[in-house]
Amino acid sequence: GVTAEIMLNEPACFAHALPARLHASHKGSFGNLAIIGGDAGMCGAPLLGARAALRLGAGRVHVGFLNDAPPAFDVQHPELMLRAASQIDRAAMDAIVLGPGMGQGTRAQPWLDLLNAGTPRTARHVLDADALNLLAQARTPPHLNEQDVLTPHPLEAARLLSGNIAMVQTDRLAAARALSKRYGAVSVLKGSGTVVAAPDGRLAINPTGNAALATAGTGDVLAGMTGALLAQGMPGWEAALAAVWLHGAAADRLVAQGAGMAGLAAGDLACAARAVYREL
Ligand code: B4P
Ligand code: MG
Repeated sequence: GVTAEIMLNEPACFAHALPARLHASHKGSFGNLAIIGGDAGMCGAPLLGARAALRLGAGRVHVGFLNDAPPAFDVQHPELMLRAASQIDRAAMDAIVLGPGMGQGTRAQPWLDLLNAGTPRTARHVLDADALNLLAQARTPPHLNEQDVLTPHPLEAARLLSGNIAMVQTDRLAAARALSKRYGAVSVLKGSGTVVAAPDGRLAINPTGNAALATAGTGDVLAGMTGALLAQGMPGWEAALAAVWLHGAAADRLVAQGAGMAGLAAGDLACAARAVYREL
């Protein structure tokens, strides 16, 4: 029905679930995150997500590249552990982000297949970009749950719903709800007024963010931020709400500080998101 309450996403919706940082903690307390993607020519996408994940407190951040020549390390953040995707210890991960710069080649599909029922997994997953396009083409959709998060923009959402962009944008709430129902995961329908839906019917509209975000790579940053919060143990619903809110608030802050609506670089968001986070 249409009676479900629609929430406005604000810190009160997720603050109770933000990871605590006890004095006697160590990096293992904050989770292992892997970002899988970076096919040839698209190495920057998973790096943007990984850098943002560091800034949101993930304990260890790994990047698994699908291309043949992964960079040895990230000059900006040598804290990141870069390797071939095939070398990622999947069982050791608390969260995995699939999709940034992943392409749809033969090395990408097996990561989707690993989500099929019957294959054991411990990591909670964020599916973004080409992982969503592969999901849309899957004959038998993999087994997802309310701890997993899908982050489609309207075109990706249209593919996932076997529809078109107009259909998605005409009723974004219904589209987000349908995504969560069909795939069983939390869904984040991106764009101006991002909608977050849970499989149990919860719906929220996000008020933060602005058109400065309409630039390449900002989606990769959001996926990394979401993965970082999942890796630290936040439930899927709260992790999605927090990541979306902080991502938008970071852009709002940069614009308020004079960055302008044009020319934001997606990589600028991570530190701004961390500053906003600190003040919660
Ligand atoms: P892709 O080539 O798949 O783009 P991408 O790599 O996924 O880019 P990225 O990861 O950086 O950005 P994303 O959108 O994931 O294809 C883009 C194509 O899809 C377009 O050429 C278009 O055809 C179609 N498409 C995409 N978005 C569309 C839309 N809104 N309407 C119609 N067609 C669309 O993530 C961007 C991030 O920035 C999200 O978090 C988003 O919420 C945020 N953002 C962007 N604009 C915003 C705004 N005005 N206000 C608030 N937040 C905004
Ligand atoms: Mg994207």
